[in-house]
Amino acid sequence: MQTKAAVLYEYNQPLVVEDVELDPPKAGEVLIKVGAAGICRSDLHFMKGHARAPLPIVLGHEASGTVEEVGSGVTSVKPGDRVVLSFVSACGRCNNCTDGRPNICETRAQFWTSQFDGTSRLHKGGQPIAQFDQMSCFAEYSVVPESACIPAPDSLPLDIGALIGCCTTTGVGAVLASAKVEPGSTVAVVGCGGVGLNVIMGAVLVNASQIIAVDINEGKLEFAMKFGATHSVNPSNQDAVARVKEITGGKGVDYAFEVFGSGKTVEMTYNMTRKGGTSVIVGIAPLGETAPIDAVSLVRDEKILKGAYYGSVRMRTDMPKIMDMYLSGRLKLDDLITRRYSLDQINEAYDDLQRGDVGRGVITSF
Ligand code: CND
Ligand code: ZN
Repeated sequence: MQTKAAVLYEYNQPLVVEDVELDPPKAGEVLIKVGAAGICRSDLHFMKGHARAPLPIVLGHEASGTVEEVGSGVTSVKPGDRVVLSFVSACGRCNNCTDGRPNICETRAQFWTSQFDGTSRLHKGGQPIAQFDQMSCFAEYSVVPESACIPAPDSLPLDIGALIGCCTTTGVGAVLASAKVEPGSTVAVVGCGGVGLNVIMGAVLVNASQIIAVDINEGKLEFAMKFGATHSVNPSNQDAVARVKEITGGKGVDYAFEVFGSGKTVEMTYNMTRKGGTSVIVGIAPLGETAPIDAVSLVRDEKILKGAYYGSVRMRTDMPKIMDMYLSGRLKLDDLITRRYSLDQINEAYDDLQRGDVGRGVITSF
């Protein structure tokens, strides 16, 4: 069939919105009518060449949709079902999957731009087009592995489902599943965009005592305060580490989250934590970037430095819980969506993201 899709042909060039060929789902695969797709910074890293993938590729990894058709052997979903798409399709059999860490599935690492048989369902004029995160949701239709499909109730709006596909699970998961922040803890969040605001919401959910928003954009800081931050710090006009220490009575925070993606902000995040504190790195820095970490403090202060991919969640168990938290009013995700776009406006949507317009943009018409 034909599907409209936004194709990345070259780094640092606009995405081309055009019709491409989409093959039917093979065994174990599912055809999805994409309902909504979020504008996440992770896709931008590829557009800019700060992260690399085979080109051409259709990006997009934060999505929800409706099952249109299933390939042979698919039993967990049927046509008409609403699903949130997991941007990691776990194989269920590798060491990490069986160890309860499907978010870092080893098999998926091999096949992250194709289906599990190593081929892509997208092509144009005989040329294959890679499928980002096995899903390529900047498109009207997409073929994904069955394990990408997390069943969602019909009462879950599709745009909210898209957020749960990446930024909410990544952000809330970083607090609940990765850091396991205890009530009363002090928290700093460096980078308060779509993902960072969800970290703030996670910190509110666990009753953190102080939630310090750190961002270079004043609009984002104001927005963060509305989502439950108790303090705001702008590193462009003050020493952010010194200010965070001052707010926490000279100690530093119990938990600091890096949610921008650079060596400099990783260093800042690490330095904001107290003796015995934990830094969780969520942002994805450009390829090859390193962060200087004080090797002595790591030991003498027993600091913990860790990464959190997809919020360290087990997608099949944790994403339905996040859906329920939204449906019962515990996560204010509606307020996060500040602009809706059509697929034709995707380049404009990424300009808005880079300009730092508040909240999350979501594509809702294709
Ligand atoms: P978005 O652009 O919405 O937010 C980034 C925020 O960082 C903005 O508010 C910026 O103003 C702010 N910022 C920029 N520079 C600084 C600085 N020096 N100090 C403090 N704040 C700064 O991006 P997003 O929320 O979509 O994504 C954030 C990062 O998370 C990005 O690197 C993305 O690739 C990554 C990510 C990781 C994962 C994961 O699984 N770990 C999943 N999705 C996205
Ligand atoms: Zn994302």
